[in-house]
Order: sequence, then structure tokens, then C-alpha cells
Amino acid sequence: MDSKYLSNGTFTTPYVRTNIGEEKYKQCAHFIKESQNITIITGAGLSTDSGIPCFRGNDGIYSEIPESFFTLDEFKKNPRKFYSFMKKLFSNKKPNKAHYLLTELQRKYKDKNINILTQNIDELQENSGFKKVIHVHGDIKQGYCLNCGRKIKKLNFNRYECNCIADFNTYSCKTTNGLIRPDIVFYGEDIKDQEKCINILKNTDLLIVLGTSLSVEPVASFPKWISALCPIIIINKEPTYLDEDRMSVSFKSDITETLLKIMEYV
Ligand code: CNA
Repeated sequence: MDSKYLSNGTFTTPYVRTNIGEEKYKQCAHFIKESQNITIITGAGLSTDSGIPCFRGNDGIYSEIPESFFTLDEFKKNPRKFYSFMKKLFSNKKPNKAHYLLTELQRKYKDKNINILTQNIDELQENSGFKKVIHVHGDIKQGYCLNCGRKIKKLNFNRYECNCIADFNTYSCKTTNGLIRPDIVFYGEDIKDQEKCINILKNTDLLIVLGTSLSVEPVASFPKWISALCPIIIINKEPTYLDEDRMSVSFKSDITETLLKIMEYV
């Protein structure tokens, strides 16, 4: 049996339940060291320590606004309200320790192909210095004009907090006066770079899943694209459907605390 699958060189099914205490962290470190193509799927839980709440749960965004808020129709009805809310959520936020730990991992293992497929629409992962991030649900700091398609690379939220309720000029396209929408994936729209993500997943030999309830499709089904023998490390405070997978090492704990423990052995 390939020694990649267990740090002690054996293979039991399901090995997760045989690993307790420090062994579990050592096991994860061993997977990382032995893998070449590591794919990390991240979700809102990665950014909570930066002050951006999750969607779900008691303090989640959905306790304040309905899910329908994140549809193009709702956005068009009241763009100013949408941008004001986005400003409140995403302005002046900084990467947290967990983002930096992932960047440290990439820097330590320059020879490995480490990709992040994130559902997050913030830019905190790349702001921490991480090099290969795919924003499957888009990026709230970017936008484009609904009339002419002109791209805005750096949306300034202050421009949206304007007194232009009757006149979109402050956040309208300079050439056509069209409304600028954020370049995020609203409900009902296709995700970004799906084919690229699938190709990355097919070549993955270690999948790490961080801070996502895995309840939003199609990302929730991304793990089905990895090979049957690819190990999975999942760190999420709440249970996910992947926890019981034969190949999963699952931690129902804080991302930063858990990554710090794993990094001790990497
Ligand atoms: P979600 O459904 O809200 O799940 C987040 C999960 O993270 C929950 O199960 C929490 O228990 C868990 N969690 C929270 N904090 C921690 C922590 N410190 N350690 C470990 N686990 C933690 O969010 P998903 O990402 O699964 O859902 C996908 C949506 C959320 C995407 O469309 C995103 O665009 C959207 N979203 C993004 C952001 C952001 O960009 N930062 C914020 C909120 C929502």
C-alpha cells in the first residue's frame, strides 16, 4: 500500500476513526508532505475571524436579510441598498491568521501545485499573498457595466454610498450611464471557471475543505470529481456531508486552531 495513505504505513478503513489526538494532526501533515496537487476548497468560515459573518447560523447574514437579496432582480430593484450592505460587510477587512497559514503552506512547498477554489467573494486570500485562487462565486471588489460590459477592476464601495437614488451616476458606467453590477455569482447564475475547477479536482491528490457548510451547489458536489483514493481533510465547526466519507479526516473545530496544530508537523 502506498505509504501516502497512512503515516504509519498501514491502511485501515475508515482510518479517521482510528486516529485520535495528536495522531490526527500528524496524519494530515503526512498527507500534505506526500501530495503534489493539493486543492483547497474554502467558504465563508475562513473569513469569519476577519469580521465577515457566514450566511447561515444564528449570527449569519441570512438572519438580517433574505436569500433573495442575492439575486440579480433584487439587486436591480435597489442597487444602493445592495452596495451599502456589501460595504458594511466587506470594506476595510484584513486577512486573518488562517489565510496567512495557507499562504505560508504555499511558500513552504513551492514545488507543490496548491490551488484554492473559494466560494468567498472577498479578496482576503490573495491579499494574504496566496498565488492561485479561483473565485468560483466571483469577487465583490470587481464589477461590470450592464449596458456596455466595461469591467471595473477595483470597485470603491464609497462610490456606491451616494445620494444618487434617483440617478445612478455615482456608480454608473462613465460611457453609457449603465448600472454597474458586482462581478459576483447571484443565485441562478453559472459559477466561474467550472471546467478549470473540474480539471484541477481530477488531478488532485489531497483535498482540503475549510469553513463551508457544503450546502451550495455546484461547489457542494466538487468533491465528487476527485479520485476515489484521494484523502480529504475537512475543518468546519458544523458537520458536513463529507465527514462520513471513507477518505475523510474531519475536524469539527476552528480553522486557525486546527491549521496551527497541523502546521506543527508539516
Ligand atoms: P456557509 O453556508 O455560511 O457555511 C460556513 C461554515 O463555516 C459553517 O458551517 C460554519 O460552521 C463554519 N465556520 C464558521 N467559522 C468557522 C471557523 N472559524 N472555523 C471553522 N468553521 C467555521 O457558507 P459557505 O461558504 O458554505 O456558502 C457558500 C456561500 C457563502 C457563497 O456563495 C459565498 O459567496 C457566501 N459568503 C461569502 C462570504 C465571504 O466572501 N467572506 C461571507 C458570507 C457568505
